[in-house]
Amino acid sequence: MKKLLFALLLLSPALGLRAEDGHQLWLRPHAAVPVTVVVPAKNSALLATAKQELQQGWQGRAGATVTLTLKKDKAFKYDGFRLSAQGVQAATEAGLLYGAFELLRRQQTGQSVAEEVSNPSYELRLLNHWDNPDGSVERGYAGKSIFWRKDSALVVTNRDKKLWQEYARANASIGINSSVLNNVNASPMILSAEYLGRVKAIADVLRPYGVKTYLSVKFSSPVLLGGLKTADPLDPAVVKWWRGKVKEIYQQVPDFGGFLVKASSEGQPGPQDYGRTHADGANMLADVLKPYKGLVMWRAFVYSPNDKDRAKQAYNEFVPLDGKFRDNVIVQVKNGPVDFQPREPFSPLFGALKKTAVMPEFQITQEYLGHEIDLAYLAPMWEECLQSDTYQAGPGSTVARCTNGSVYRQAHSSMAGVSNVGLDTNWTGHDFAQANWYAFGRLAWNSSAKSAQIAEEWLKLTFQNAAGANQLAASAADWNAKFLTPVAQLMLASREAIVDYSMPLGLHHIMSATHEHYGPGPWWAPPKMRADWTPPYYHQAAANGVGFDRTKKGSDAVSQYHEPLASQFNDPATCPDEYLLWFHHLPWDFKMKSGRTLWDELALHYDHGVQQVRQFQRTWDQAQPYVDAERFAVVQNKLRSQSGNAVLWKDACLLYFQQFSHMPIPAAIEPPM
Ligand code: GCW
Repeated sequence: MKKLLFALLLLSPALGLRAEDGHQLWLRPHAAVPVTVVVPAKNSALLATAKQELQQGWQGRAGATVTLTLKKDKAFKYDGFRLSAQGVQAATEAGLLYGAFELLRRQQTGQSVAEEVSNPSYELRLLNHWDNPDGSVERGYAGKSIFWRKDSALVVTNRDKKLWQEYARANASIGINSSVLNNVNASPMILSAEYLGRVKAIADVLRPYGVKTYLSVKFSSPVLLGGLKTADPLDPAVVKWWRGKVKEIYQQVPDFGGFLVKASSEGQPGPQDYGRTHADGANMLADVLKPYKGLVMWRAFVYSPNDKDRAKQAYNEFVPLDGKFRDNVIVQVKNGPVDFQPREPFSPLFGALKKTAVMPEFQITQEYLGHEIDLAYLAPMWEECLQSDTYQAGPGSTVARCTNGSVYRQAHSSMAGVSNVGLDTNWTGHDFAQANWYAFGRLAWNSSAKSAQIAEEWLKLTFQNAAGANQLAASAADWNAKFLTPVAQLMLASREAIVDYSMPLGLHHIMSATHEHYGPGPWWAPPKMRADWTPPYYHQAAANGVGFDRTKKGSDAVSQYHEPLASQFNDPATCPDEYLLWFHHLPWDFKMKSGRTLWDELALHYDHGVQQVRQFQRTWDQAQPYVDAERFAVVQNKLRSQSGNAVLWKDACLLYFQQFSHMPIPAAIEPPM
């Protein structure tokens, strides 16, 4: 039977099963008893959603009343709400919806409801989908796009609508209130009348869940779609074209959110093609969107092949523009200065832009953290970034506080996550990758939330009383001890394990380019390839040592950080081990804080990562009685693959680096195969 189930599961994409037919994410049905929900005397789609959710899920006394009250109160910020024994109060309808979901979450995770106010840290909490109009998803590992498809692309079916509704509901349950529907490497087609028709259909389904629709746009759309000769942002004909297009969009989607733009970046067209700045480009679009209250999210992910240090470029280009952006522009900055690596120090732009709204961009999809194969719980990585102190306005100027409006008065505050959602039956490719979607929403709502608490919450919602589980748990205490605690520990250790077996001690960008960034490739450097796309540019391994010298004597990237960080990072004696080879090129026999040589320390980290994954396998095996057969088997298989791949990383990297170090593999670790 188990085998049959497993075979069916493997076949499911072929059978045409899609996300909405399959897993319920963290929103699993529970038996509900009748509840009378009093809503304000107002007919609204959002409140109807809130009411429906409570009626489906709330397990109060029969006939109990939950009151949803709209009221003004100084205690509320954005869509914040107050919970009490009587129900929910908020200043906005969306706030009442979030409060309703919070009540349900409390109930399902066994937490009490005390009178308390919960306000979101960020005004906008959004997903960026890197989905293309042909249905493919850039860096997507969960199947094709839920929004677009190649064949009969623009016909909207009931099935599409059902799927979008489930997606919107999942977002609403964790406070995500905005979605960018297409890839930042944008096709100009998205702005064609045909595609805008589908955008409208999607927006109509997302709206009752409080999710606003945004689009990524290609800067040269006036040329490619409009037939103009130029896309120069200062050309009146170009401005006119955008004005017409934006009007057309708002006719279809009256509450449209705005544009996300990747411009003059990685070969994408942009204002620099016409000798203009990022501010010229962003402001032009911002002015066109302003009458509709639309926003521009302008990405700062820029670097060029001629740079000596890619990590420095965004800061160099954007800091001189501080103060030059309109107030409806937000500059969107990846968490680290290079590119979503397993570990990077925070981008020095956080806190350095003082007069510009800045928003962090995190990658939920696991481009550099094991795709859909490796189990990587990413909340600890995001928490690490959000809690990093930039010192830009004195101690305590964390990345979170510099971006959520606490340190600088920015007109808009926002946090974006590159989505990991696709058509796979479990939505995210790996069952545990659902936790990253969940955690992103929870951190965007509360930037001080703790990864551990989010993991526990998600595990309870997703696995407790899972239908089909072999219910060995005698009691909640038993379930907590045998499943919750060990599996939460596994999750919390998972990202560090990947850092260890792939890029420890500050190594970065040494993955394989030929396997779409999965697996090791420190040697990869084909002739004529752009140097800044090849791993040797980043690790600089040679007989004299390893690591990128970003000290004052090297590229001087350290000086982009505020003191005391600049000095701390500049000195290998004070630089944290986890960033050592990010900032320093050090001899192989460099003496580490542990007393070991750098070479030995490196080897131990690689080995530790491998041992950790083996431990994860054991933990999961022991969790079997508490998990339904399908999810148990799938995760077990993935861990098995991950374990082999971790060994590959360790062996490949150690044998590669050994050519330069000429030092023996330490006896304490498992020798390369
Ligand atoms: O991480 C890199 C990815 C590209 C991506 C780019 C970006 C959308 O490899 O696939 O393009 O970053 O963030 O723009």
